[in-house]
Amino acid sequence: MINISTSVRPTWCPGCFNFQILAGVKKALETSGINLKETAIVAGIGCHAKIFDYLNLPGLNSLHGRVPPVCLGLKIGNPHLNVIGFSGDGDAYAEGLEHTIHAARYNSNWTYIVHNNQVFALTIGEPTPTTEMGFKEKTTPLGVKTQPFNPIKLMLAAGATFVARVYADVDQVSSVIKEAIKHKGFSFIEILQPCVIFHPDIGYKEKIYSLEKIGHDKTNYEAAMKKAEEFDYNTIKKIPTGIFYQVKKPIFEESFPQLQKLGKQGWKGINR
Ligand SMILES: Cc1ncc(C[n+]2csc(CCOP(=O)(O)OP(=O)(O)O)c2C)c(N)n1
Ligand code: SF4
Ligand SMILES: [Mg+2]
Repeated sequence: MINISTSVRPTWCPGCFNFQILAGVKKALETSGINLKETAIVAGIGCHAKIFDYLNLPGLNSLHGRVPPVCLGLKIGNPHLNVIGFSGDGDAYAEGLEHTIHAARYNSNWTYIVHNNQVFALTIGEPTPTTEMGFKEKTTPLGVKTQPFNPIKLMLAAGATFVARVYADVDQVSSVIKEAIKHKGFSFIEILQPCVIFHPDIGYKEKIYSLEKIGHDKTNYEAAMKKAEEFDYNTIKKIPTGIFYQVKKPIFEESFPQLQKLGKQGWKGINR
């Protein structure tokens, strides 16, 4: 088996929840049974993106907000690859929002992991589209005046076939990634990842509960939307975690017979 750890020393702050995510990703990849020699990762720009240096897997540390088109390109280049993308909330919901929406619409078979710490952490804590109202920092001394949007509802509305949220805990991260990898189609996972410096946990951990434990029907779109509405990223009453929605729909790359004929070598060997 490939050793997916690297010798690069993490530069995340001590106690950063990205360490939990990294451990969860490693656990999922090492126990999921997927061929790691045919697995590629893509990251955006931000604290989350440093994960690219700590995983011994090929891929691309991409541009800010451009993870989805790179993942889609990899899948079209070689549909046999397992592809996992990593973004931050700024990356996925601000700079790259349009790509995130279209990724759900395309339903290409890859997994998108968004580390949501509700700030642009690498650039020292400015608010993002999921920051709660009233949040103050140096660029917003009077507090955020705009409503955050709800990425779970957005992904459901855009047609995503696998929509999940977990807290940044090794076991939660690992088990949801294993389910996402098994899913045929676009799988979206948001991880609530407190930033211990610029946006610590403001009570999330105490309010989370498991959708699986309450018998949520993940094939029911209306039930998924209703569950998504329980947490508006603004006020914390209860926070459902787990898989909100999972259904089958046609997969983008499977709609091209030419792509289906590609062997493990991808486009190499195809006479165009
Ligand atoms: C197109 C572009 N705009 C802005 C930046 C500056 N920038 C680099 S990292 C970053 C914040 C990233 O925030 P997020 O995606 O939430 O990741 P986090 O650091 O919170 O993990 C920004 C704005 C950039 N590199 N490229
Ligand atoms: S600034 Fe926040 S997200 Fe970035 S490494 Fe430090 S704790 Fe983690
Ligand atoms: Mg962020």
